[in-house]
Amino acid sequence: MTIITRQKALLTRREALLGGLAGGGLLLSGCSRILQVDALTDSTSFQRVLAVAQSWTRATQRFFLAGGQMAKEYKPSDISPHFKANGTLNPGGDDYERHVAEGFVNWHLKIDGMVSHPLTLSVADLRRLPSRSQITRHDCVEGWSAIGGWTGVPLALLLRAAGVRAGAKYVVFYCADNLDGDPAKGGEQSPGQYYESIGLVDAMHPQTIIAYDMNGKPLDVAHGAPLRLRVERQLGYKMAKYVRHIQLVSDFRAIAGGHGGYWEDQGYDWYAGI
Ligand SMILES: Nc1nc2c(c(=O)[nH]1)N[C@H]1C(S)=C(S)[C@@H](COP(=O)(O)O)O[C@H]1N2
Ligand SMILES: [Mo]
Repeated sequence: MTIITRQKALLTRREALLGGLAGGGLLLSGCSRILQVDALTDSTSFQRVLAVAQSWTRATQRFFLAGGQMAKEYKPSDISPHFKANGTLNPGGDDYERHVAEGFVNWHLKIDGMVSHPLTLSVADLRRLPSRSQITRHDCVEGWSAIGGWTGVPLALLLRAAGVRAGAKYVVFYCADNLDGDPAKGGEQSPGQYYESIGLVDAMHPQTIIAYDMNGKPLDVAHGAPLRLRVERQLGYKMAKYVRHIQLVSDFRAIAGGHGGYWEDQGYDWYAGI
């Protein structure tokens, strides 16, 4: 195939993606067989999020019209030279170590529960989606703060693409680390396994992102590689690191200790507003 045909094919595919979901018939009319193969090897979850991306700025505007408050954002020169890492510094275990060794190419973020379209996205998929960068102050309940720069995908975009079903009230984040045991031994709700949850208003907030970069570099292991939550108007313990599964639920009382998070199960407040 000539370069020109190839470019035309890619353009057509891109237009098809941005114009809506890649409906097979539409996409293939007048195009080459290569296109069909490209379309099939693409992640359908990725296509779905990309298709939604074009209209999602309107969701942000709705947030401001509703009187939503933003957390303060800082200048690059305000970034703390040292950002303390806290809690789990390395999840360890065979599974996580393998992901580290592979550079997280096989790490997938699953979004399911009360959604119309469960999604599975690789870190590469997330990096190709529209992103948001923000420099914010992180406040830990233990009494320390640090300013850091974060880049990631707005959670609102992912949730819009997944289609939150009526009755869903909370977004639960399941992490890869276990604070009192071997993460390989238990499931995501086993004792000691880190998890968190937030309400839909915070989940749809423009500064709530699934971050993959910190201070311009891929997240390191201590700060939650490859993916962590930033929910900027709440305390540090809400910002789940090592996230691999996001679940929409109507109630979290049946999950793990029943209080909506690892620290909440030890008695911390579920709503940790600053
Ligand atoms: N998975 C996981 N997420 C976590 C924790 C943890 O131990 N495990 N600690 C929390 C706490 S108390 C804080 S203050 C922040 C620390 O993030 P940092 O290590 O990037 O400073 O992560 C939060 N998210
Ligand atoms: Mo914390």
